[in-house]
Amino acid sequence: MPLTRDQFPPQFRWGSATSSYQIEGAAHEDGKGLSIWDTFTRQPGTVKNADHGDVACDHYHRWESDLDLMQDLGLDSYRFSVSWPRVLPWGTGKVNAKGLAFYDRLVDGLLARDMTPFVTLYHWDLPQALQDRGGWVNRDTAFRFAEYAEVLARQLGDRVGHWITHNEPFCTAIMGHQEGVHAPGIRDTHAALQTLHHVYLSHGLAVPVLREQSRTDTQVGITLSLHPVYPASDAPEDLQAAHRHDGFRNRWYLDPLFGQGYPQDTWESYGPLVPHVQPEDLGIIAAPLDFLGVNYYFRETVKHAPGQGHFDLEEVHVQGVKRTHFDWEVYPEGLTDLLTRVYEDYQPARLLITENGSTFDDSALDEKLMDHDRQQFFEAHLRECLKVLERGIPLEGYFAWSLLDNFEWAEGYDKRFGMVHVDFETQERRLKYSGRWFRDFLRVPVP
Ligand code: GBH
Repeated sequence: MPLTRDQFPPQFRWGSATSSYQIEGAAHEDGKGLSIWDTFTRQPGTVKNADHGDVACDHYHRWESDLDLMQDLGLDSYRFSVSWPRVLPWGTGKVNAKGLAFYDRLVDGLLARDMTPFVTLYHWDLPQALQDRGGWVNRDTAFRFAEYAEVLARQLGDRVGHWITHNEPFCTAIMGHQEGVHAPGIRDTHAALQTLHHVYLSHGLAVPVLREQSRTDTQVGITLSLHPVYPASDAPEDLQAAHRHDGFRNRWYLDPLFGQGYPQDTWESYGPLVPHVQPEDLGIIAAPLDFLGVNYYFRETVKHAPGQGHFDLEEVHVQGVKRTHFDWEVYPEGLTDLLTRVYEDYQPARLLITENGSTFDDSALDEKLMDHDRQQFFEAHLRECLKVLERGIPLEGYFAWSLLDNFEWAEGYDKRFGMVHVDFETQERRLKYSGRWFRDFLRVPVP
């Protein structure tokens, strides 16, 4: 059966997602302060080809035509993030009026085009000034984040009714502070777990601030990157390994948000590496959410492997499956499994897919940019969304990652995720086949 938009509920939201450092550029303009990604990308060996986000998609200057593009695609919502150091160059204290004005224009531009803004406060670009004082390892940063949330809510809260505090705390903590592959490039498991705890504290402190300072119908949520975990076999030791990995990957992030504290098995396995938690923290972190945002990219399959890593397990590279340019397995069914499980175990009031998308090597595409793989990826995952809805799960929207090819963190400009192709020499934007397909899909046939 062909997939059509009218199979979805009429109120279902259709959007695209981006983030500040990945698209804005203008890294040193209008009083913006440095972020940890401005400094990280300058350290040798951190990013492929020594790429950086100084210009990126130049969205800071091209935002109007980019909004026109979204409108032309038929999207009704847009998820973007705010650069904290653009608004507060020192992370705290004096507000940079010019920086804040950019987001004012963006929000007004969206509303003028009948699109709903979903504003993420933190998509990894911490002010360097706060990093210099210990960054997320320092508990004080959580309180600075709550102040930053208040600045944004006071300025934009009359028009913004959807806030996302953090994007993928897993990445902030683990990729930034344990693996060191993202800014600030630290490799220390205790620091990573302490980071996550302070990120969560900052989230819990910001939730009431955003609610109180914004319109009365404001919805506040958080976005997690979750990976459904499968055992490599039915053997009990593989099932147990999958459960351990799920603790590391998913439960560590879900449980505290839903009032269950950190999962005990994972906590115990960390021994002396666990974070320092003050008595009031878990209550603050469990502030009720209006929605949970889920970023879904791929599943993970693991097997028991004594002595391997912290959790005595190994990831299994499943054979004979389709993979993206990142080597991530294409596994649409994982989306249904994941959302079903999250809903059963945690009962979030609402769910949103705040990112889903794929990178394929576009370098060989012809003039017409026929990215069939990406189109098929979108379509297969949208079909899974229908299954999720059939199960009565309150999934309220889908945001494609991403509108534009952009700065893909440690991979630089080598990995393209856009529905719209960007020529990084000329900044020319051209719709790929996947974007044309999306546009046609969103054009509801008039009955
Ligand atoms: C998202 O994160 C980001 O929000 C977005 O900025 C980014 O551009 C997009 O996806 C595409 O990458 O540590 O080796 O086990 C990606 C989600 C979560 C995928 C962590 C990789 C860990 C792989 N990521 N996951 S690994």
